[in-house]
Amino acid sequence: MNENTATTTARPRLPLAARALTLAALPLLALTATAAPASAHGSVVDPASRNYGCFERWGDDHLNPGMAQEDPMCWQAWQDNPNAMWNWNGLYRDNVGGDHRGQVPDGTLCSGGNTEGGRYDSLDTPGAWKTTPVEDDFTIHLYDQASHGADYFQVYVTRQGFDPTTQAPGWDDLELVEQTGQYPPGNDYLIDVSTSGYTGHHIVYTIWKASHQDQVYYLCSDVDFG
Ligand SMILES: [Cu+2]
Repeated sequence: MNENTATTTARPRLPLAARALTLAALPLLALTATAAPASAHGSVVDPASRNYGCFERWGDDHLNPGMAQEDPMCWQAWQDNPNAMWNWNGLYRDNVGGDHRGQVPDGTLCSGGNTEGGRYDSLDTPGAWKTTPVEDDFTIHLYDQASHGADYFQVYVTRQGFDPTTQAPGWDDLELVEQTGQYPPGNDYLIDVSTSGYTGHHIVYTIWKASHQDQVYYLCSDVDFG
């Protein structure tokens, strides 16, 4: 993954003092990479979240018009707002107070309730998102650039019969398959999930309650149960 790209574009989220410092250091950008984790967050990298997948597949070729045919959901996402990909690690809400359903309305689950001024709204668009093949039992890898830790993860799978190519999920379309306890701060969190009875294209919905403050990530990953 290209951490430089992601952390560079996340710069506007830094506190003002840190932003000024970073801007002043622009000519030395290559040398400031070690300052990046303060502005970094994370996402599910496997099975890839929608925007992380689009970043990974097209980040170095995002103007290629062939994407419209090869990967149309990524194409519409890049057309809508490239910052949804450059900031693949920033799909979160602050001050949720544990009220996920209240803060994230049905139909907007994949954008975290239209968070960040709608930066991620393209991720709510139903369609033929590229899927990652998974078995009944699989492991989610969440990459945490900032070592926030986790109070918990909740993992849901869309119910059998729900069609991600034509519908944006609501809460009643989700089935809870894993609820974890705490994870100490680190960069790589692995969440083992056991399911049964799913076939075909589903959305895995991962909620990451970070530990450093009331900050919650809402992450849609498209999978294909074999
Ligand atoms: Cu963060």
